Amino acid sequence: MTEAPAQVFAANLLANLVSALEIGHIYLAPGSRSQALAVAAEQLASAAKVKLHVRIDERSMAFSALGTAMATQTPVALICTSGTAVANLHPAVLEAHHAGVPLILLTADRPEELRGVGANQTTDQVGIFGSAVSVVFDVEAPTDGVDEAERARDLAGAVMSAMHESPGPVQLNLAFREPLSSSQPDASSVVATVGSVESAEPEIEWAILDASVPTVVIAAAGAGEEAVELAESFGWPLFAEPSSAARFGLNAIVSYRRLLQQKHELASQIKRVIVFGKPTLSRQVNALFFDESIETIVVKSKSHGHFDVARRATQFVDEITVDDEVDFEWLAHWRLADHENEFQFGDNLDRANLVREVYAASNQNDCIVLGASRLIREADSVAPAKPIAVFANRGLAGIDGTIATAAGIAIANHDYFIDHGVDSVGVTRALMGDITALHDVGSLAIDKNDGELNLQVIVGNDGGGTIFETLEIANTIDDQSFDRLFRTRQTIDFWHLAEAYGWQYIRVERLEQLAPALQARGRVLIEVLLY
Ligand SMILES: Cc1ncc(C[n+]2csc(CCOP(=O)(O)OP(=O)(O)O)c2C)c(N)n1
Ligand SMILES: [Mg+2]
Repeated sequence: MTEAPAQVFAANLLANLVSALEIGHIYLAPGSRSQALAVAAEQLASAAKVKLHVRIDERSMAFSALGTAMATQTPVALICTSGTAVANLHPAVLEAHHAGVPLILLTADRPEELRGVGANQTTDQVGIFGSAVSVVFDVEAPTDGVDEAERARDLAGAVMSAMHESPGPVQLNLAFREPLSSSQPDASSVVATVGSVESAEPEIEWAILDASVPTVVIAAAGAGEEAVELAESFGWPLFAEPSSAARFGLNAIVSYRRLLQQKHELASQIKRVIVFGKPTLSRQVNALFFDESIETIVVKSKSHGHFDVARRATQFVDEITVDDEVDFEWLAHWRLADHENEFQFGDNLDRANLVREVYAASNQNDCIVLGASRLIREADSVAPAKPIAVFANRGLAGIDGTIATAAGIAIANHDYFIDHGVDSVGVTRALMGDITALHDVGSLAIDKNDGELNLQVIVGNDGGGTIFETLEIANTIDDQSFDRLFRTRQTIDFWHLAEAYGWQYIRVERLEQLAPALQARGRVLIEVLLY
């Protein structure tokens, strides 16, 4: 059996990438030009060296890959064919770029001789993602007479170095010429030789701060536990967004939005904010950065880029310490105010109770995914401080790809428990608005080979994009135009959608139906009527 150069190259590339970057998951959408990569990926999956997930829609595939990479915190590889297939990766690539999520895009292409001459399914794929990828490798087609195994190993090594240097996605634009594949060599028998990258000790910039200045710590998307540690070490109140991975512990002030909005006297005493991650959810927090009487210090984000919306930050640092005794009185006042301003939940099926029940149902083994728009803001106002995994696409805060992202997270969660021999696989609860769900409805198509996922798509159905009611224009145009241009009121039947895609469907019309619905297992679409 002859070995096609394309297959030698694909087998060596994937085997080395998987081994060197500890890739656990490969996503694939079918196509002809990318067939050598598909064959190699399946060989690795059959040998249990990687998990392979197949999707028909590249946009959906890319958001699921994003979700899996976020949840596993390791790079995920994606394979697609040439042409518009590549462009369909773009939304997830942008989000991955702005949120520092490692994706390896393997985009198949025509060889040089077929570019620019009108050949089918051929466009300019190099540069298509602009600055959203840190590097593009434009790789010539494998040919006879060249050591393709060596060329693939060199490329895998270069990819590893590039990913080491900057977070986020990289693109390998891989030309292939006929024959496009062969059954040999088998990627699972390739001995991977690409070693690890030596990392230089990073230089750490410190800030040494005056301990007596009334300070609050703001933890937003991309923050992490360091924000909690800092707040707890120096007695500072912690304002943590839901997807900050820092909304827990005794310093978390969950009513911070209300306290800022009411202009509580403590709020007027703030003289310094320390920011972790990328805050995007509230006007009240944003206003602190523009307040001339408040100093902003930014802890450099490893994932979410350079944050300084008001261009007033005085320092960008890695670590913070203080020069004196810490005064815990400041924190005590905030905790008291937090207690006194606890949110009063009603007895209706409203957004606040929806958020409350989703958090109450979710524990250590579970994940919560929050779509953009009103429900994540509601969570920011009322969700408890609880150490559970909460995800949201806040890199660019798009409403797109939310179901797919949640599916990718559920896949990572499922595999984690299976691999660790834990019986009870957690549930991924994805809470989103109706328009957000409809935007990504095609992502309800999940390959059965991905296993018995516990994934709840919880749709807070309020008949359109009601966040736009808060815009000035909602008061200046007539209701009919507002509904058509902004709210996009819809009457699509979620029961039929669930049926069509083979999901369970639960309709929640009263508050007491919600908690039992959230205990359902498997793939469940829960429609919660909010109007
Ligand atoms: C891809 C994308 N397109 C458009 C928007 C603008 N946008 C923000 S919220 C929203 C409507 C969301 O409606 P829904 O999911 O029902 O949530 P609700 O506002 O009702 O809570 C839109 C269109 C966006 N953020 N991302
Ligand atoms: Mg809505």
